[in-house]
Amino acid sequence: MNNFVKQQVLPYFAVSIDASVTPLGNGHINDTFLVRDQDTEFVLQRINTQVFTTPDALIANADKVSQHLTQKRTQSLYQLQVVAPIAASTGELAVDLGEQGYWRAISYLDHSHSVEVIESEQQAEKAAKAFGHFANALSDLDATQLEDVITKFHYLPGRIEALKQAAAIDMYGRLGECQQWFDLVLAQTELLTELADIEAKLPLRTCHNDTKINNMLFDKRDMSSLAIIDLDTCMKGHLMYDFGDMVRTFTSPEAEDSTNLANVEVREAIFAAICRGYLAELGQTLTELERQSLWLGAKVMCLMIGVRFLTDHLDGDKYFNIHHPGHNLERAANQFTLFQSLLAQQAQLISYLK
Ligand code: GN1
Ligand code: MG
Repeated sequence: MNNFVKQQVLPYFAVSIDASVTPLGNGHINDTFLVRDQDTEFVLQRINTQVFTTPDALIANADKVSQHLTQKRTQSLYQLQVVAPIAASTGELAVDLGEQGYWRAISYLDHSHSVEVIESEQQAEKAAKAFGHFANALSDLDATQLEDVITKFHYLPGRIEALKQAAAIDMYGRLGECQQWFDLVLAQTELLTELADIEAKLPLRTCHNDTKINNMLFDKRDMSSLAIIDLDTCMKGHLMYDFGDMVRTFTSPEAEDSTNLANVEVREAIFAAICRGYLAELGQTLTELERQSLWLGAKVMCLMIGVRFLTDHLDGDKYFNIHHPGHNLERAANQFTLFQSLLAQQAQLISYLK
């Protein structure tokens, strides 16, 4: 891959083939590299066009969002750095090489550092504040200006339907080993009713839609908040899902794919810190109903990513990149365990949202 990138892709970004190209980050979908030579340093990505079937729309959305944030920054209304697209020598924000991939470049932020597991309440509060600040700065960007790059992205009934279909086909004979998790999903009818009652009444906002902890960059010099990255799924949605994905990825002491299930749980103090940080930034912007929906968002996101990993396991690992056989099942088991911990602590946790 590296030689291909150096010889065929870098020339479009006016970089010599002597530049270093190294894998960057832990994304499950796109291939991401850091390109570096004496004069320049930037992030290069090959967009997965099986997942993002309209990559031009993704590029246009990310560009709109970063322009909006940049404008806010010039008015001193946005304090974080903004990751900006970098145009290719063609003048376009992406290079479509057909079979050889769809490529784009974005700025790399000096001193940036990402974490996979939150280490302290203080860190959780800071990161939640940053995501809240991001959402607030986008609250006046009309969400209908952004295209849906993935339709029904956070639509739980659709995700469960897809799981049922994968289980009915059971193409690779894997259902037996995951029956316990499949049954857990089928038992969540109350959650679906709760969701159906509230979702249509919630305002549509410009959301990030992938607020996992490693999409927030810290400044490694002092661990202050630096930037929110990965604008690929910025599109209209509900803020409860952005809140929910923070709960999903901040609260566990274990990484998303850890098999140490005995240690997977929602840390109450971290949950409280997320609520403090997020509400400090967004409290005034949220409607009463949105505020009430946050707990539901947490439940839905933990369950839904488990459903998506399990579906992909049954489907033969076609969607998420995996590092070894069974990886998607491990991820699913982890996320369902977290979901169970969330439910078990409902009474205490909800009190932090009041
Ligand atoms: C994928 O590739 P990454 O890490 O940005 C996925 C998210 C999931 C996440 C699970 C487009 O995000 O929805 O929550 O994995 N992105 C897409 O870690 O499906
Ligand atoms: Mg993403």
